[in-house]
Amino acid sequence: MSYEMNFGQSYNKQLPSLGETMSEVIRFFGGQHIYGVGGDFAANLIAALSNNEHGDGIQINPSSNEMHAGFSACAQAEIDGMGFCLTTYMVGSLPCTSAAALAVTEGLPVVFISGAPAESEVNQVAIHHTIQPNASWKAEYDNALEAFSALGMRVERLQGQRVEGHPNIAGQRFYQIVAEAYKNKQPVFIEVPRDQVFAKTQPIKLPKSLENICCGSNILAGTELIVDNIISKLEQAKSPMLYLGDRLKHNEKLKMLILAFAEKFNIPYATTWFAKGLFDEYAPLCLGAYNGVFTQTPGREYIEKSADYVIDVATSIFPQDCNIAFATGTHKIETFENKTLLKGGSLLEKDLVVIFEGLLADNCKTFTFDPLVDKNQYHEKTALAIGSDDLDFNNLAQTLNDLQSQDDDTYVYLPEVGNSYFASYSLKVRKSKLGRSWITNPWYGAMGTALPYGRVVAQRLKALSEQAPQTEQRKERAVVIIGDGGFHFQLNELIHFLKDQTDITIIYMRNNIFHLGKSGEGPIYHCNDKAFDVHSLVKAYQGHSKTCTSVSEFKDYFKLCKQQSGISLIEVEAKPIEERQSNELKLLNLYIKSQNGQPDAVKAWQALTQ
Ligand SMILES: Cc1ncc(C[n+]2csc(CCOP(=O)(O)OP(=O)(O)O)c2C)c(N)n1
Repeated sequence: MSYEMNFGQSYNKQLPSLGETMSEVIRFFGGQHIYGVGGDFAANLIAALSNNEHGDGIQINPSSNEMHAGFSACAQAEIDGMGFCLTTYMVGSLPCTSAAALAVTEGLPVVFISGAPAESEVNQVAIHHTIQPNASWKAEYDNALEAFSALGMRVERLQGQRVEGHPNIAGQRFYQIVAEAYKNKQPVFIEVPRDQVFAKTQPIKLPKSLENICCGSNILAGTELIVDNIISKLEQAKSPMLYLGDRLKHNEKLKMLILAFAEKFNIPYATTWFAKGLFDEYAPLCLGAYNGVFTQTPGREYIEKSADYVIDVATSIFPQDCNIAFATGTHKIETFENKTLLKGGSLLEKDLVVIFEGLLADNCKTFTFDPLVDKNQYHEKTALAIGSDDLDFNNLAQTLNDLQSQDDDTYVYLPEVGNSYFASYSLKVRKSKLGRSWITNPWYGAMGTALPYGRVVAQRLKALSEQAPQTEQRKERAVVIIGDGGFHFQLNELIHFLKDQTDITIIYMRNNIFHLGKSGEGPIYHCNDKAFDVHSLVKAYQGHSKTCTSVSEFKDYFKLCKQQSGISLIEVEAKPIEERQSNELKLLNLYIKSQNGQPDAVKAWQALTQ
């Protein structure tokens, strides 16, 4: 029996292949790029999805390895709203489990697509790339599915028709799983048997737009009562504020509603640490990223001394140590009494959308917040970093803030995990065309992501500047801040900046050790060698580089980097000593020492937090 006999000839004629349907679905969800590495089980997928002569395919960007492809897909999900990664069976997909775990943790809709053996190959014999000890009595085909499933992800191997001529629903399944990633902001893993890529599948009719993918509306009852309650608390408040979390990062509509609400009633807002980079910290109502004693921004005083009512929106359901000032007990909002918590549990945060629509429709009083008075320079150093000082982690953020405040072009920061990550919380970030100007994996905290992330940012910035008319061309710049350990984790990704012809500034904070978390002198902490010449390396990638010692030398060269194309690397010789630490780390170290009962530290900590 054939399809023809089942549903008739005209139905049969219009059947697309699974590969065509996958391509259409990926593009529907905004995917114009896939990051990946090839292999025999992925060859058919690559052929089916790649850009074709009609220009309706997808650009498949090779990465240096699969973990990097996965990380780049995560960055794509951060910026474009959805990420796609393509690998071969097992050897290719398993290295992506680290990126998948990151995506689960950071709430990123990434679709990990893997080639798989043909259905006809299964059950005959053990297949290469499978996990097969030689004493094995049976062939295993599902280890990758199980590995991703163990991370709590939805996984599926697409299937062909079970009986010749019966409907093939693989295309529809692909759509449903990808839609699930989109709706839940979670990664999914899909294996595609290589013989199914060109098999015919039932055609699907995509919704008109992403807006129309049916997720139902808000099903929580009692919204009006919540709105009324907030309004009455606002009526009684003098100095209210919004405290915004990272669940907002994929919801532009909700972000806009919240900003409109803040502006209409003149209510200032701060973000959690994890939501840093989602809002323009130069905006008058923005109080910056707040995290208790670790906060350096000028909004801290308002939060801790003036605010009398907090609306906490889309922060995490479960308390996370780094977001609540490392449980130091100094996070004022955590224990704030007069607070309304709107965590947002519904699909696409529809519950919150309805609440903010309700709030916006109200005509309650406008508040008197004045940025010039209320955002006093509590912690912000008004003086510039001293030009003749040596540059190090203690003055890096101030130096970059000096540069950014005098430059209309936004720096899109990519801090790598290590000392760089902590120092980056004192950066004051401008609004970017990408919607994000500070991107890392703040919660999961995996080292090794800054260059795969930076690659995606640099590609998008290049595309945006090519699209913009000459007159409004603003050159935003991707800026990676990274330790030498972190850099050496991932420097094979540098080749793609050369290939893609994209621009990036890399601040290479060299101290020759894995410093953050170092607790001993053992060889395991030695990530570099004094004789390593980073300039020769950068030269191989046709890049520019310079070692900068003083703040003023750094500033001059940083400005020059912005004019240079390709890779520009600034080597900073960082000293792994306490005085040269960022404020965040000095405080964290002090807290740890005081917890350990060191008398001086106990005193100093008490003085600081009382
Ligand atoms: C994948 C991964 N491995 C290990 C760690 C633990 N870790 C966190 S920071 C760090 C050292 C960072 O050293 P480096 O990049 O040289 O920067 P520094 O702290 O010296 O500035 C390590 C090993 C991690 N977060 N992620």
